[in-house]
Amino acid sequence: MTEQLTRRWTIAFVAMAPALVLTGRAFAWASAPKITVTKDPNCGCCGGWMNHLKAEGFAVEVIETAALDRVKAKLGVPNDLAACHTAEVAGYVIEGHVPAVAIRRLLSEKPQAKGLAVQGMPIGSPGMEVSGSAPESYDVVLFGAFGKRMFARFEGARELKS
Ligand SMILES: [Cu+2]
Repeated sequence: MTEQLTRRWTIAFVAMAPALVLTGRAFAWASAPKITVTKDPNCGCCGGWMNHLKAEGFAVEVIETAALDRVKAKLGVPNDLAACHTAEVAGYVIEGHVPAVAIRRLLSEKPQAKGLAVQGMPIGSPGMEVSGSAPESYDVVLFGAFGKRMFARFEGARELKS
């Protein structure tokens, strides 16, 4: 009886193994989130930011338009947070040079919010690297119906942990 049970478990485990492998693969696939970036065709630093996202495993899609202000208004980006490009990922809005690590945290924590923004174009943020210039420190802001609050703080590409 016991031996038979053991045998059954062994068969069950062997049968499950490929399913586990498949699950692992699906997980890896799901971790390449699709992000749609809307930018002006003449924006260079926007391309730099998109390359950063690709290098960090995002599937990047681009929409080029000269009417970026209209897109920001439609998506509800606060005027004072407006930057050079506006992106959408999993129902969130990403405004400006937000580092990929902050976007990944947003996607895993799923806060009740409209999205993340980095105001202006800080030197040293992803896509804004200027050789010979010291990286600036800046906030990644979470915005939504509640207003704004600090989500993360960076110096260039490096996150400053409090
Ligand atoms: Cu920019």
